[in-house]
Amino acid sequence: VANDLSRLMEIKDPILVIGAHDGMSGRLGQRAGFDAVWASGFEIAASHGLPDANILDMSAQLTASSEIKDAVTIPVIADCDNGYGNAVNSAHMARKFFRAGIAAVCIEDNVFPKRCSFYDGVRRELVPVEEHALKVRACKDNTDGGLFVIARTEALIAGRCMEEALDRAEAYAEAGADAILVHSREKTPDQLVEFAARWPRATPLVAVPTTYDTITAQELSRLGCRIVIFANQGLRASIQAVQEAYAQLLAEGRAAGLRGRIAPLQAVFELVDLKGLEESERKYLPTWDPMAFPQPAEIQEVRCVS
Ligand code: SPV
Ligand code: MG
Repeated sequence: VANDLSRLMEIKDPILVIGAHDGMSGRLGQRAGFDAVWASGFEIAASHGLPDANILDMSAQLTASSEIKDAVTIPVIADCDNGYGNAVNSAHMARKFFRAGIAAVCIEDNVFPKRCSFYDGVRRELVPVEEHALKVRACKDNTDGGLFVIARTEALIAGRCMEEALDRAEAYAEAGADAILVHSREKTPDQLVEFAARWPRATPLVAVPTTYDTITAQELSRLGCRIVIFANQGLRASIQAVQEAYAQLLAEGRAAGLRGRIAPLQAVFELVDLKGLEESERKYLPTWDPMAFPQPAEIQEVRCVS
């Protein structure tokens, strides 16, 4: 089966991916023009008010990823943390996500439970390279090769040397990974630049430029990063916008001051495909007669007219 992410990579470089945590955030990413959606573990956990540390289980991640998938027509790359356990857990995970129509999964070599790459002051341990390579193989084997598997190494995050990052990535590529994500939490892209320069294989690289935020996707592409993931900017944009709007609402005691700064109701209607609902009603409720069910006057008065 031709994977839709592989197909996209044949015609576009780099693939620009936006992080999401639900149907709406995924759809906003597609509408903006991104090529694919990243079902971000960080965003999904945060949207539950939880830290990104394998506190939510695989089912929660699958539910959120499926919701995103159903809301968009572009490929979804699911962040599957460490495969939720060992290679047997990873095999089960891969089957479930593949059957749900997810184009790609990404698994990282953190131990279970993982800790978000950016948290300071938490324990940080990696599984042995052989163990993670077997997880990669398990994902490929159990989806007839149809699932695009991104293998991610946290070697640099864990303070290991560049040689270890390269060795781990090579082992994961050897095990069948379709792409390699090398994560960095430096403020500059230097680690990525060095890794890419020393990467000896044709296996494409994936970058998540969160902390090293000055390099452009085009520049990353020239280094060999065929997939660039903006993993959490959407969530962070919405947190700040909501905080500002709420503060203003409380300060002013009315909503008028938010006009022009919050999406109009029409924008929400359009994003949830209100037209589709109307068409559905015309098609499947053809005999519906509003006069047959008169509404109480007070309900009619508050009906939305905008
Ligand atoms: C995520 O979005 O959950 C990621 C990317 O794994 S990062 O948060 O940068 O580790
Ligand atoms: Mg993650």
